[in-house]
Amino acid sequence: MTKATARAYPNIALVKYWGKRDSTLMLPLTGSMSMTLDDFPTTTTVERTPEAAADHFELNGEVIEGEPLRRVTKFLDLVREQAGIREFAAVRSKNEVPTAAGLASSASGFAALALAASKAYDLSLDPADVSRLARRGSGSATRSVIPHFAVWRAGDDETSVAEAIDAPDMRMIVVVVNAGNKEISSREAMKRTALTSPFNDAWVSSTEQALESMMSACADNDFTRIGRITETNALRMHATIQACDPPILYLAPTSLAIFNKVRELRESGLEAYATADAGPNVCVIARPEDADAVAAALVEFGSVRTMAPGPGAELLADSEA
Ligand code: 2P0
Repeated sequence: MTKATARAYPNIALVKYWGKRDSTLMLPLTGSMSMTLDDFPTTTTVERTPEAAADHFELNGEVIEGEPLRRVTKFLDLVREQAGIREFAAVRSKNEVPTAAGLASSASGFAALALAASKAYDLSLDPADVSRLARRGSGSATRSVIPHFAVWRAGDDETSVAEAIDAPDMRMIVVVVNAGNKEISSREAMKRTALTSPFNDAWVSSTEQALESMMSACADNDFTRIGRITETNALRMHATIQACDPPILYLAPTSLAIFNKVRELRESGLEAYATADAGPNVCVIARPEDADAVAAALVEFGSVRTMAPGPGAELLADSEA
């Protein structure tokens, strides 16, 4: 095969990945656990171009150069090395995440690219191999290969892959907060955290514990424990990041208002738990039967969208691209 198309979806971590042990191999400091979403996919076609003198990258119909192209080429170099094929490729991606949604597209982007590129270069990879490959593009992409719920172990180059984990069905209510501030990228902020946050060691040890507790809460089908671990781990990540020098503040006043509202909902008997990534948006988990009520309680804070556990990276027939 010289051409293949794949689709993958974003994921939101319930136990966060924040920090690298090895930034070349993209090994994380800790394991993490996430829910893959069922909307906002990235669809990517990789086509080998034997005559071309370089890779070509288009995103939503626009030719992309500079750093994003360099990152795609560096990733394809790994695929070429594994395949023993030197040909360059044309990569055409369609990203359905509205820019304003603020959901990370590097997870869905590199998961889709890993699967499409491995097929276009005739590599025969199982999902664990695709997850390992996707990791080299972006850490969070490791988990987007896996459907529904994924656990990504810290491991070494061989074992640092994501695999499926059973968890109770739930919904994620994404609240898009329009804070308008320019954010520092996760990659840069992770480096600064490791170098300057005095809380980094505590973050690493508490997250390893949180992951073990999360695995056991999932095995017990215990939504309440899952929720408590999720919210605590998110706020510990933000505390660690805020302690950088110079400090980094991803949460906006509205983000904090949502965390408070979610606590009030719990106190009134509606069980929900909040988390937030490297930005002001807040994602709230709830049982499926409570999702509509939780979403309705959060519309005052921003635009709200309810997601279910979604598919892993999947190959498409070209007619579906
Ligand atoms: C996560 N985030 O677990 C954490 C929580 C954001 C906050 O993974 O440098 O874009 O490409 O590995 O994957 C965002 O970091 O960073 C992220 P790289 P990535 O989802």
